[in-house]
Amino acid sequence: MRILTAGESHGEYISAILEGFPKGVTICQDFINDELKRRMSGFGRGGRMKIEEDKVKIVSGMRNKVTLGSPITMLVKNRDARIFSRKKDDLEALTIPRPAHADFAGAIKYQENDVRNILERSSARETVARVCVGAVCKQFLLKFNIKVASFTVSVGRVISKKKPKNIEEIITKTEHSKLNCIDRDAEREMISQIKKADESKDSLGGLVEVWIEGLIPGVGSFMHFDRRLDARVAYYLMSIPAIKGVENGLGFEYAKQKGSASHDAIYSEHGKGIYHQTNNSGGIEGGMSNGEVIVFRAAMKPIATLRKPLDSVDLITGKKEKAMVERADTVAVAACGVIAESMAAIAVTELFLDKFGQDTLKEIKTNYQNYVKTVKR
Ligand code: EPS
Repeated sequence: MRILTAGESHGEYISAILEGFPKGVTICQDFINDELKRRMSGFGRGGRMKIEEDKVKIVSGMRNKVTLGSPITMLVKNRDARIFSRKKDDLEALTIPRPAHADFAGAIKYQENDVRNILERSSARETVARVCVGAVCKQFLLKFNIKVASFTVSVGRVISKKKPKNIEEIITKTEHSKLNCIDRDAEREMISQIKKADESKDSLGGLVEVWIEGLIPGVGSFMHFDRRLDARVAYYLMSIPAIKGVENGLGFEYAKQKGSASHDAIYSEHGKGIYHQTNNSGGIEGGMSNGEVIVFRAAMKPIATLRKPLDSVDLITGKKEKAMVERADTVAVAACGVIAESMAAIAVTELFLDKFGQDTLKEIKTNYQNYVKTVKR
């Protein structure tokens, strides 16, 4: 698949083109809209989310709600569109970069004094497009009973203590959570910490965990580095703005363990087949799915924009100044979970198509069923 996203934070539209997606997949637009709504939610989001009402318009690649195999174009209108719409927009020039944002490096790269020309595209608003593509991929994966979900592991120093037993538990418990959390006690404490951060004009980050359940063994490859499933998912997760770390399974903790105490021993049971007793590998061995749940964690740094700004430098005068202040979220970890699900779904779909074919859902299903039959034998 090839994916192109386009659009500025305050431009007319955020858009995505998804090319290489198979023909014959029924796509529910409401599902995409529900995902967009999930992306907008979460305690601690900023004023922009009160303005927007993200809804997708699919303008190519489909006939009667079924994909044609041609590029799928999806548009989401920005209600807070302020550039392009008039002869001269009313957004004043911004010349003092915010530490931790794309402002400084972007301004140097494009030889630009007005940081607005950088931040319009570097804004996390672009993730709207990724969620649209992810929602299409999720619907494809569901045809093979592959489910994707996420939950918030931590916000700041508050850690959720609960470990989900299966993906259904994640889906039901996060459904009514204000922070995509499965641990109510932790969630209360997270909310209180977010309120404190907001009062002190600060921001927070956190950890999200993504699960992919139902993936058959053998998706991905050990043959070449860029077809490894762990590498592809990690790459896509790392590409989400503000992500500074990614782990698969036991991740960094794995490095501290002895092999004998941490590798996932293999067993066989009548009716259950061959399975791993534990899942420290996070469902991936040798760059391929091993039949267990795929588990990834992503670490999000605190939101870059601070209402009590850090030191910076005016790009025009060269003088020391406080960084500029823009409207922003206090925390966006819950939204990050939804975006992480989308990116993981895209990565898995790509390697799934590599294995089972790309043209039509019917053909892919036949190939899949043949493989399942062989594997079961
Ligand atoms: C976001 C939209 C943005 C920011 C936020 C995420 O809208 P605005 O800049 O108009 O408030 O709220 O992006 C950032 C914090 C950032 O630094 O990029 C969204 O739709 O998710």
